[in-house]
Amino acid sequence: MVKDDCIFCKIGAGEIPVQAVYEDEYCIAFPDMEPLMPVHVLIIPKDHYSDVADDVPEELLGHLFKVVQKVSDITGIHEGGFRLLLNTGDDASQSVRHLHIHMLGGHKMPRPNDQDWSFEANKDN
Ligand code: DGP
Repeated sequence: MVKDDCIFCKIGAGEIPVQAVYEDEYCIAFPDMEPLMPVHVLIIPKDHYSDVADDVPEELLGHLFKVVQKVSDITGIHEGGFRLLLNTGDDASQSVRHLHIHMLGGHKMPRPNDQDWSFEANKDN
């Protein structure tokens, strides 16, 4: 099932071309257009789910995480390590409401608790 006004559904359907890092029947992985790290890939299912809490079938979730392994090999970040990020809903500032896994790697990252996005640091925002 795809959603008409969803940009990631259009990418999944091939209506908006991307430089696919990996693609199969169920999902596609492609570079984020606003990379935060030297390697910043998004993995999205081709079917529309608004986020990871949207009753996504177990088989699909499992598949997406197998694809994480493949993409880590393809992009060369397996050895150095990487971070996964799944922004989910308003409090996480999810901007595209189609389930996607951010894969971030290629450089040392601070631990999240070293950053200034803790609740305490941002409570006035
Ligand atoms: P999030 O905040 O977790 O919803 O992140 C959405 C990400 O998607 C954001 O880092 C920018 C990226 N993005 C949005 N639209 C496009 C697009 O059309 N192409 C690509 N490659 N990335 C996109």
